[in-house]
Amino acid sequence: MADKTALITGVTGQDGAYLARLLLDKGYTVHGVKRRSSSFNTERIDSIYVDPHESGTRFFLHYGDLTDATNLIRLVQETKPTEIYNLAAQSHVQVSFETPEYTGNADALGTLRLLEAIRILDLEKTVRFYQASTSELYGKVQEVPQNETTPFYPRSPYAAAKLYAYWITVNYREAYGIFASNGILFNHEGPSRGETFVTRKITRAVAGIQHGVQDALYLGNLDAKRDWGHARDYVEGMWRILQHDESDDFVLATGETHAVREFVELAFAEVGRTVVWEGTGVDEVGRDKASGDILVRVDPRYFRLTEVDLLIGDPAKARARLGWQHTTSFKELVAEMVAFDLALFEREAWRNDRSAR
Ligand code: NDP
Ligand code: GDR
Repeated sequence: MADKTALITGVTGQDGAYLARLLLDKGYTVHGVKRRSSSFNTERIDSIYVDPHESGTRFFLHYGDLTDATNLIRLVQETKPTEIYNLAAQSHVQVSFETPEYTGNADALGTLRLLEAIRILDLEKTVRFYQASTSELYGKVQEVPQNETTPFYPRSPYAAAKLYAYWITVNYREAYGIFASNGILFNHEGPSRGETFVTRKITRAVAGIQHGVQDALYLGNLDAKRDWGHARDYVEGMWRILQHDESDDFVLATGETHAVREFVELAFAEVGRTVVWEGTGVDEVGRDKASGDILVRVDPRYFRLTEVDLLIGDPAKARARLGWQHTTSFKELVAEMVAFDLALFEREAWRNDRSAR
């Protein structure tokens, strides 16, 4: 393989960590951009980090921020990437209603800043650019399933910012001939998913309730439907998108959709509990069939001002042109996440037990 060098923004996030691992395994030199933080924020990549003083190191971290154009230009100039994966974002939909301006700055203008860095440094013909676009672009249901030609209708400041990022990527491809591609990725999860996204919140709660450190799980809209896959499969798709012979936009999805309540039911089933639902609206609860204990309650605080009710993707184009398809089923995904969180809580319990002695 000719020397390949990747620059990954958002390397400390769920996808960034999976992607860095994948590219290192493929022989790439990988430069990751991390934000300065007063506490540790590299937990997901600690296992692949090697002291840069050691010989043969191929993974390097740099401080940076998508809101800082000069920093991005310098990073692109110094690291000389052949591929840039723009994964950094304020990625939480609910949080974007509280921080709309920052979300727009990082997610929309951040993408523009990186594309401008490519142009300013005359790298239009040498760098390939991947933009982390999202199924949130579809927002209010226009068509089912959603594919590359489905109209967009963003329903949050996050989605509106990502809409700009999507189109500026297309525009820089058309205006300047940059190999710039959008991956329109449907929800993808895994054991290292951020704790405030619904899947991980559920699997952590299952483990917490099993270990007696949490009473109940508080959720918002139980009827929202998502097309959930495993992040490991999706970073492989990102890579394939940049290896394709021409830049283009691709949906990556499983083609299946499930309601939040189904995720809850499957997750509790992993620990042998059956959830039975009773009541409606904010009064709905999920009880343990055997004990009658309330496992799930509804808290309107988690309702979205404008919700995305139903996402289901059609990955036919990615299958045909990239040979990509998901490999982890919904059930396997839930099982892996629950098992991981159970083990995590067991380690915590063991540690607390020892420190109490
Ligand atoms: P995460 O929230 O786990 O990771 C986001 C990353 O971006 C983190 O490394 C975070 O740093 C970094 N970041 C946030 N703001 C800035 C900034 N201003 N400058 C530099 N870095 C910043 O997201 P995921 O890994 O789940 O998602 C990756 C990308 O894919 C995101 O752009 C997301 O919007 C998009 N996406 C995700 C999907 C999913 O289901 N996971 C589906 C479709 C799209 P820190 O660790 O310091 O917070
Ligand atoms: P999403 O993911 O908004 O799809 O964005 P999230 O897991 O936050 O929500 C999925 C659905 O679950 C409902 N929900 C709750 N959500 C959260 N976070 N917390 C709750 O308590 C809760 N109860 C119900 C939500 O209303 C929603 O319908 C993710 C992010 O990774 C984005 O960055 C990415 O672009 C999209 O997926 C595709």
